[in-house]
Amino acid sequence: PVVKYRKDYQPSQYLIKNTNLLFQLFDDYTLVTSELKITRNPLDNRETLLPIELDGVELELVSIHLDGQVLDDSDYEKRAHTLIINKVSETFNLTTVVKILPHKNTSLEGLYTSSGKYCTQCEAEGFRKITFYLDRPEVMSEFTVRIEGDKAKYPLLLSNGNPVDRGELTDGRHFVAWHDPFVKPSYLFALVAGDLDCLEDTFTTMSGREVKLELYVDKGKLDQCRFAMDSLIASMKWDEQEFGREYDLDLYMIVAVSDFNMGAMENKGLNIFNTKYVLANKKTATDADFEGVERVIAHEYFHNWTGNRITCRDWFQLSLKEGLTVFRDQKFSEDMQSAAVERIDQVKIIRAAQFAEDSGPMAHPIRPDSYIEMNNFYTVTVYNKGAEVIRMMHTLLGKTGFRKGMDLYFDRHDGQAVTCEDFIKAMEDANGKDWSLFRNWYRQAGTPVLKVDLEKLADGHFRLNCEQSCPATPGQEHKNPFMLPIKVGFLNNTGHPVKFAETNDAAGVDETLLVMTETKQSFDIYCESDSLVPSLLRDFSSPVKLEYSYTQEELASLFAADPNPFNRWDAGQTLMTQMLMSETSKLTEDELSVVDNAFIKILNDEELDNALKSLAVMVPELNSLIGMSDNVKLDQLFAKHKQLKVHLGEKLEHTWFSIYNTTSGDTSGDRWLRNTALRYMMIANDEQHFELAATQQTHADNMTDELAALQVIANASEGYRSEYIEQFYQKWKEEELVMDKWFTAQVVNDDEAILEHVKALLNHEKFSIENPNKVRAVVGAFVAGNTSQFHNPTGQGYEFLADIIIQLNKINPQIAAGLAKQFNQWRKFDSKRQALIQEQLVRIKSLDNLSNDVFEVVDKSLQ
Ligand code: HT7
Ligand code: ZN
Repeated sequence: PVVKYRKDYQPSQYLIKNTNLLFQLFDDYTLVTSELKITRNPLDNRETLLPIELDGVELELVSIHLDGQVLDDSDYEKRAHTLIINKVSETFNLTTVVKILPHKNTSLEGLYTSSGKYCTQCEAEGFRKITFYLDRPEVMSEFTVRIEGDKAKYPLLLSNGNPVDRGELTDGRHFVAWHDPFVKPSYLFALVAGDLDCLEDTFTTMSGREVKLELYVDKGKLDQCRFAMDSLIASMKWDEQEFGREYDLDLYMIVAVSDFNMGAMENKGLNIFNTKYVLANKKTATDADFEGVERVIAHEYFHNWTGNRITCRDWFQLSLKEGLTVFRDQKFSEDMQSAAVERIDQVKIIRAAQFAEDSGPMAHPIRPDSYIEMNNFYTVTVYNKGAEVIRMMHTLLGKTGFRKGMDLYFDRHDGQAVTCEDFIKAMEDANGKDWSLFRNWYRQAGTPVLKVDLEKLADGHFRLNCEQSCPATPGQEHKNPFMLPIKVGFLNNTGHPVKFAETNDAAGVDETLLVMTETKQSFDIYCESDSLVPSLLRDFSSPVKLEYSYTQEELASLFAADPNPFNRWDAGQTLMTQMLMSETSKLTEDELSVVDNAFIKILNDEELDNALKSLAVMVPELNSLIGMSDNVKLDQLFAKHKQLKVHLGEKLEHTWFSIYNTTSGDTSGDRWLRNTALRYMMIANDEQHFELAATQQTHADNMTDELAALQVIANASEGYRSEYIEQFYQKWKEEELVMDKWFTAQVVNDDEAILEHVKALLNHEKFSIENPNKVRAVVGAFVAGNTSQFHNPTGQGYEFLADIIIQLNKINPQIAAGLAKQFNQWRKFDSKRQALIQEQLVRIKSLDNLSNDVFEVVDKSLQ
């Protein structure tokens, strides 16, 4: 496998001005005719004109013409992944015809079929599976596309832009032609052909243009589309209000497909979505699903400006569009939902998944320096840490300064393919800043550790001493300091928020932003209080691991009264984390009662909304605890984690019971709290409360409650559960997305025998190894959601995962590699588990025909 390095970037020597494509869809194959108008790139300063190397993978070349002349065999060379044409001039037209096999394409990259329809996925490098092309994002071209197919089977023939022609052909075939007036890279190309239902609506933009909105779904699913359409309209409005960005085409289409490697794809004017992020009504989707739909619809829509109008020069710059667009979808969700709840969810992802990635063998900066397979770099680092980096800019500049930077970025770079550096420069220039140091966030991998202590210098005068460090990561031994915005406030010794100042003559404030730029730095604090409890890093103002030696009492007082809702939640998490990760093999009675007392206060707090209460009374997830530390005693952690949950269930059983009975299920926050109570009650005594759960499952009028009941039932003692698992199945077996939930509910049971059941589910008639949602629902959910059984000391969980990776390596390498990353944490565990995982990694690496995707992950893991 070839490693590509960022430092080796050279502009493409050629550009493609116009791309004219003809797709002829036949039952067994598709013919793709491509006419490309190619010119020399004005940015290219090489002395000689080199042979042009077009990308092309798994293409059968039928014919090739250069400026209308058939090319002799000696004029070109077809290799496994390229087509090289030797003699070309500064400007020429190239026509190729290739044959491809969409029905056999299980990688779900390029053109493939999903439940009887054709669809495409071209990001990152999938277009090369459709035709020979300069498949790199800086090559932006004007596309015209004609699609021909059987009219009865494929009445809809869609591509990017606007339809410009349509008509009948012989043999029951027809065609539609499309033109996209905006230049775009090949990764934003899309095609869909099928027979689908459509929900239509319109949106009038801020300048008064009417845009047609079309949402295409499989027949019979229209009753699950309204929410996605409303989310799209809300996103269009929000981007106008918040960033002054208006939609540019007259048509915006979304198509939902069942077989999709990721969540959705922002193809210009024709988004293709995983059904999971479109289909939702109260009966089939949970409250969390609705939030997912709203977020992903918004994310893809926001890409129209941050990604499509301004795209990436090369794939090392992926965070330019993804970090920024995740930040924009986060801000949108904060405005649509509760901002604090959103922020907590965002930070949970960073701590559980990103910190883990940052401390493992695949650690990379948000702008990676190298890759073998680009698909492996659609990571939580590039996306979510990338969004945290953008958020720090927002925190440092404030809303107005950030907007100025965005405006300048759009003004300067509309229609271009640019770099992360161009983005930072626009932010700097618009605000008169020098952010040399800030750039370390783009250069360096690893999670910085921020150590803080509070010193009392004199009455009324304190000092916060801060020190940052960052552990070595692969290829980066030494790290330079980061610029860290640290939002702080203080509580006094009676647990009340207090005003303070940074100089002794300044007026008191409730909160301030300290900006750390050196390895060690101190900040003076003036406050008329005997002692202070600092509330640090409010809203997780920098993506770092915070170390401060809080006492349990201090954490309990922050948990009870920090006015910053994020930090209030975080204090509870830190309190429990300290106990769970300490050296002791069991939690003491004292520790347990600190937590249950703190929970009682939270649950009785009438000011706090039910969604925040639910979050506050959740014991930190195992993955998050593992992700945050470098050395984990798994067996001890599992035992203490269970001990804490059982204690909270039993000790507060009456409280849970009363919450369950007195909380209405009218809002998502209410349902969340009620179902949290049900979970704890079932942990305390599943026999006694089983009927309650069973009744809830049977009579629920919404999926949130129905699924919550199924989940606790699937975890209850054997003998009770099968009847309800079967009831759910019979009710929902025709709804694919609900079946995914049904699968997942069964695999997160921490019963020792669960692995056999997981294996049996792989043979279930509703399971398909070729469908990524199903693989995620069973295998992904078991590995990531059933931490204790995946890590069962027998090693059978590891062997199971390796077997699936080996099977998927041939079918869908991208999904296989994603699963292989689950092994990346192995060096944190005990030597026995390390040996067991290593054995599986070696087994995978020794395979013949190992895909680049899986090779890269496994090879780095073993280094
Ligand atoms: N930009 C999209 C990324 C994506 C993707 C990448 C690789 C392989 C398949 C894929 N499907 C979608 C999605 C997004 O971030 O909006
Ligand atoms: Zn994206």
